[in-house]
Amino acid sequence: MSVTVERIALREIHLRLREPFRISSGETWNRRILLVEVFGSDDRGGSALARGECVAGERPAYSPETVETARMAIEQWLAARLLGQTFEHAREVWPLLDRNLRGHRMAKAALEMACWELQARLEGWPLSGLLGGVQGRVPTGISLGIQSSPEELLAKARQALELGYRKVKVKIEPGADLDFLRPLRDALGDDAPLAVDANAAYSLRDMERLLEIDALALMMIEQPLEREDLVRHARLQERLETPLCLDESITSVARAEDMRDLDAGRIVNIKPGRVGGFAQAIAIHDVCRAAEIPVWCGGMLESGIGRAHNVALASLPGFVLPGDLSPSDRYWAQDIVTPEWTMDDDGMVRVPRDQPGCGVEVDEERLEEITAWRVVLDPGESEWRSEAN
Ligand code: OSB
Ligand code: MG
Repeated sequence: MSVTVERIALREIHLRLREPFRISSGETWNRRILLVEVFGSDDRGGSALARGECVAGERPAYSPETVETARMAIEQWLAARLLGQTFEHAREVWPLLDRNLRGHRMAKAALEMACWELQARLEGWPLSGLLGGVQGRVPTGISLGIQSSPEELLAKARQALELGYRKVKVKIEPGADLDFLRPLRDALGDDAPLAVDANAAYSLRDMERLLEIDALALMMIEQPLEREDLVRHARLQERLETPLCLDESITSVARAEDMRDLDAGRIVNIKPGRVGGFAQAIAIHDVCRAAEIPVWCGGMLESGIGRAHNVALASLPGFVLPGDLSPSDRYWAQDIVTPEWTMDDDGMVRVPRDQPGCGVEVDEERLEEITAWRVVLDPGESEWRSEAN
C-alpha cells in the first residue's frame, strides 16, 4: 500500500506536571509541547490523521533544540519535503528529511514518527508490529528528579518500588549525589534496582567521587560526562565496574557504533526523539543487539502521545532493561489520551498489539482547551495559515 501526505499542522500545547522535575541542567514544571499532525491518504481510498510529539524542550539544556527551533525547522524546510509525497513504507521518510539538512533531529523525529503512525493506522496494523516489536508487555522504571533532601528521595523511591517499578533512576549532580545515594542504598538493600542519571554534570576531575558512586553497585550510571563526549566516557568506563549508559551522547547510529568500538558505555538509552525518529532508533537497536549491548527506552516527560510511541518502540526484542515509561498519572493530573497509560503491579506496561496504530486516541476536546496556537502547513496555499488561539 502507498501512503500520501496530504496536510501537516503544528500545534503547541501546555501541560503542567503534577510536581516540578529537577535535573542537573534545570527544572521543569510547565511543559510546552509541540505536536505535529499529519493527515494522509492511501491508494485504497482510506484517510487518517496521525500525531507525533516533539521532545524539544523550552530551553536548549538537554540538547540544542527548543520548541522554537523545531517549529522553525518544520515550517521552513521539513514539512515541504513531505507534503504531497507518497511512500510505500515509513522507513523511506528519514532520508527525505535528512538529505543535506543537518541536526534538528527532534523536529525530524516528530514528523517521521507521525508517518509511521499514519502508515500503521491506514494499514490497520499495530504500530508495535510495524516497527518490528515482539514483546506484549514491557518492564518500566521511574525517573526521580533531584529531591530537596535524602529523606524525600528515600520516600519517593520506596513508594516507586511498592508500586512495582523495576528500576529506580535517581537524578544526581555534584553535591546531590553520595549524600542522597548512600542512605538510599542502605535503606533499600543491595538488591534494590537503583540507577543514576547525571545529565552530563561531571567531568574526569570528579574521578574520586565517581569511584565512590561506582561502589554503590548501581545498575548503571547514565551520562556522567559531557553531552558530546565518547572518549572521556571510555576512559571512565575503564576505571569503573558499573556499566555506563549513554543518553545525550548517542545522537546517531554512527555514535552508537563508536560507543561500542571505544567501549565508552555498555548500555544505551534510546530515545527516538533524540536520534531522529523510529528508523534511526531501530537501527541503533540493531547495532546494539548485534553487539549484545542492552538498550532501554528513555523518556522526555512526554504526554500520552509520545509515551505511546515509546512503548511501541520498547516492544522490540533488544529492549531488555526497564524503560522510562511511567504511566500517565506519574506526571499528569490528566493525560491527553484515552485510555491513559497504566502499569500493573509487576511494573509492566502493556503494549497495545491488538489495534491499529499506537493504541490510544487523543481527547480532542481537551487538546483544544490546552492549545496555545495551531498552524496548518498546506502546499496549496501561498502562505502558511496561522490560527492564533
Ligand atoms: O535524561 O532521561 C533524561 C527528562 C528530561 C530530560 C532528560 C531526561 C529526562 C528523564 C525523564 O529522565 C524520564 C521520563 O520521561 O520518565
Ligand atoms: Mg538521561
